[in-house]
Amino acid sequence: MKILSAIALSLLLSASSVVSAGPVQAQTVSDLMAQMRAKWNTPTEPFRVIDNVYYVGTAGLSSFLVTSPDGHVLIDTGLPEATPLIKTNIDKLGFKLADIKVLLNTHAHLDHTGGLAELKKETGAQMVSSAADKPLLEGGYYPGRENDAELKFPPVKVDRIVGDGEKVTVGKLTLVAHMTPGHSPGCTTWTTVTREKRWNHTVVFFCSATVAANRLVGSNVTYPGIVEDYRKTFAKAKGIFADVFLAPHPEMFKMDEKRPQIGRSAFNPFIKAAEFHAFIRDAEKAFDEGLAKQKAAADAGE
Ligand code: 4NZ
Ligand code: ZN
Ligand code: ZN
Repeated sequence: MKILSAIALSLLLSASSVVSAGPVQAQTVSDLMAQMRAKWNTPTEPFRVIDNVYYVGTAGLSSFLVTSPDGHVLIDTGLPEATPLIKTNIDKLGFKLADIKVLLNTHAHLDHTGGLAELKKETGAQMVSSAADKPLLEGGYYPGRENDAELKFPPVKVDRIVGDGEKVTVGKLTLVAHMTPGHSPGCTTWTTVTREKRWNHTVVFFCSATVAANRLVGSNVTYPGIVEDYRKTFAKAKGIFADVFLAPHPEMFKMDEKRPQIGRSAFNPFIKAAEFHAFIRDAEKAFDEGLAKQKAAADAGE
């Protein structure tokens, strides 16, 4: 297997609780990658988050089914090898794969796009994406690392492009696209309005805003304007109000903490209005630190 760069390695070490959860057993980057994938692919039971929004992902990577009587929308699909688990989860909830009409993606990284091609083929659903992530989805590669085989995923043809504020509808179900670039060039945050106990609740499927394997400084930045994009995204996210905050990595929205609380009281543990903006403040701080680190490394001539 190919050796990943130092940035990818640091991403694996920091993003993966595989390593922090116990003694480091992996000796090579490939071992680490295999451990991280195994953890990400651990099965978990699907469940209802709120109203027509269901979690159908694995223990490590989110996949959301947003249902309607006229057809469903699936957001994100984990790694390629997780596709059978997602299908089983959808089936367990009593929904039919064939009723998925639209496939959406928060961002075109291999850990969220793996099943899109296969599910599109099986369901005939329309693949909708931002303009900036379209070439990544159709090329099946990581931005700025086109030739890195370990970061590839099965390419999927995009049928429709949406811009900022544009709607995707299936019958009465509506999702709105919000462009929140940085983590990927076309990183898209989706919102929908759900109803529970006669109250409306806005659900935000936040794209992500971690630095991850992105190169922010120097002549080979992941893409031109990436730092400015992150900045705009942090500002924009502060204007999006979430009653329910969801994200592509379940630890981001503390799924493991909230899920056991379902049904324990009259309150839905996923309704937490202050959480999204607190998360964004922390993400912005982490970004500033990540940027400073990359600048210092560049200055040191690394
Ligand atoms: S992410 C890799 N989506 O930023 C890259 O958490 C990016 C992510 C995960 C994994 N990678 O290089 O394997
Ligand atoms: Zn990502
Ligand atoms: Zn990810």
